[in-house]
This record gives sequence, structure tokens and C-alpha cells, in this order.
Amino acid sequence: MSNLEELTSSVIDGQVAKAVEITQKALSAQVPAKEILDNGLLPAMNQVGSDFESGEIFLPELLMAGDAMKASIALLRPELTSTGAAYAGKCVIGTVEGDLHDIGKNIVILMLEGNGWEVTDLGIDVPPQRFCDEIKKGSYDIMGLSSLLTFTMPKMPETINVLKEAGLRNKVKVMVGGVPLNQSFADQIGADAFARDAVQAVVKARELVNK
Ligand code: B12
Repeated sequence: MSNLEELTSSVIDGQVAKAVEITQKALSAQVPAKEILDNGLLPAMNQVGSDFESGEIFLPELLMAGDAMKASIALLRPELTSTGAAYAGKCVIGTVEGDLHDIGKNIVILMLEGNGWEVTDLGIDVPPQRFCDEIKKGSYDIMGLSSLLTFTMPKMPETINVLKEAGLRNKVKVMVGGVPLNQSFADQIGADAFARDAVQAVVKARELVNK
């Protein structure tokens, strides 16, 4: 088994210390952080997602896998964010109210930061008004909303409406993402962009400020 395959299994098994150790070893062996993310960590999340769906694992295992994933990503952060890219713009991002998923959002943040974006992270379970207050405060180019749950997706149009009511909708572009979303949902709620993953998020963010 290669080291990255071993990393995948340690995340699936929720072995935080082992996942951290393998990640550290891979980084010391000059394996690029992006490769560790794409080939070691992300396959683990796909696997636990389908195991959870099919009832092979339950919430505690899902939580442990999430913890192992987050601990490993933390080690990749310095390399993923230090690309020396030119300043691209300012973005505020958060996971919508009722939703506690943040692994994907955090990867989007790493990629944006690595591509010259200044990012304010509002965290998880962010109420619409909290986004609105932040837009009022800062001169943001983009507001990013994440939702991994079908039942928290309606919080996205709700957040956009709160912005509209405050007269702030035209101050910022809205970019949405999360596994249950698609372009037609983004169009339907009046978002300016949808990105299916972190790489696309960087591309779409650049397009939004160049428009
Ligand atoms: C890990 C995980 C958890 C962890 C989260 C840990 C954490 N800190 O995030 C824990 C254990 C807490 C959890 C809890 C729950 N979960 Co969960 N979870 C997952 C799992 C397995 C992986 C999610 C993940 O991190 N993927 C990896 C990342 C990298 O991918 P991603 O999130 O999709 O992000 C990428 C893109 O979507 C995009 N993106 C994401 N955000 C944004 C934002 C912007 C602005 C942009 C542009 C792009 C973008 O870019 C990212 C990077 O490429 C998914 C299954 C799956 N396959 O998605 C289920 C899943 C999302 N969970 C699910 C469920 C049901 C739950 C619970 C309700 C379970 C329960 N019974 O309690 C709770 C809900 C708690 C809550 N209120 O939020 C369901 C949702 C089903 C649905 N239709 O809504 C899923 C799909 C599992 C399943 N197949 O049933 N979960």
C-alpha cells in the first residue's frame, strides 16, 4: 500500500494521530500538499460519505473521519496558501445557518488564499443577518456560501434576501457551493456563481471580479 493509500485508510478509520503522522512524513518526503489532498484525503471523504449513506458506518465514525481529515488539512495549510500570488480581492465566506460542515469550505478558503484572495471566514452555522452585518462592515468583492445539507440550502436565498432588504445586494457578488448544489439552483436563487469544487471556486471568483 502506498503512503497516500495508507493516509486514505487512516482517515476512513478515524485515526487522527496516524493520519497526521503520514501527512507529516509525506510533506517531509516533498510530496506536494495538493497531491496529498487530492490523492490521500479527498478519496477518504468520498468513501465515508458513501459508507454512511449505505448504513455501513454511523455518525461517530463520520465524526472521527472528519476530525482526521481536518487535522491533516491543517498541516497542508502553509504550503497551500504560500504561493506568492498577486492580490486578487476580498472574500467573506461561511457555512449557512443550521449546517456544521466545514471541511470543503475550508479547502475553498485555502485555495482562494493561495491565489491571492484575502478571506474572512465566518465559520459554520452562520445566520443570514451575520453575513449581512459583515458585508456592511467591509469592502468585500465576494460573499461565499456553503451548504452540504439539502435542508439548509434554503438558507442561501434567505441570506441573499436579507442582503437585498438591507440594500447591499449590488455591493457584492454571491458565490455558492456544496455537494447538493448545482448551477440551476444557483441561477434560481439569484447567485452570481456556483462552483463544484475549490479549483473551480478560484476560477469563478476571478471571473466575478473581472466582469
Ligand atoms: C464529513 C461529513 C460530516 C461531518 C462534518 C465534519 C466537518 N467538520 O465538516 C459530521 C460528522 C459533523 C457530519 C454531520 C452530519 N452530516 Co454529514 N457528511 C460528511 C461527508 C461524509 C463529507 C463532507 C465533506 O467534508 N466532503 C469533502 C469536501 C472536500 O467536499 P465538499 O464538502 O463537497 O466541498 C467541496 C465542494 O462542495 C465545494 N464547496 C463546498 N463549500 C463551498 C462553498 C463555496 C462558496 C464554493 C464556491 C464551493 C464550495 O468545494 C469543496 C472543495 O472542493 C458528507 C458526504 C459527502 N460525500 O459529501 C456527509 C453528508 C453531507 N452529511 C450528511 C448528513 C445527513 C449529516 C447529518 C444530518 C447526520 C446526522 N444524522 O446527524 C449531520 C448534520 C450536522 C449539521 N447540522 O450540519 C448527508 C447530507 C444528506 C442531505 N441530502 O442533506 C451527507 C451527504 C452524507 C450522506 N450521503 O448521507 N457530516
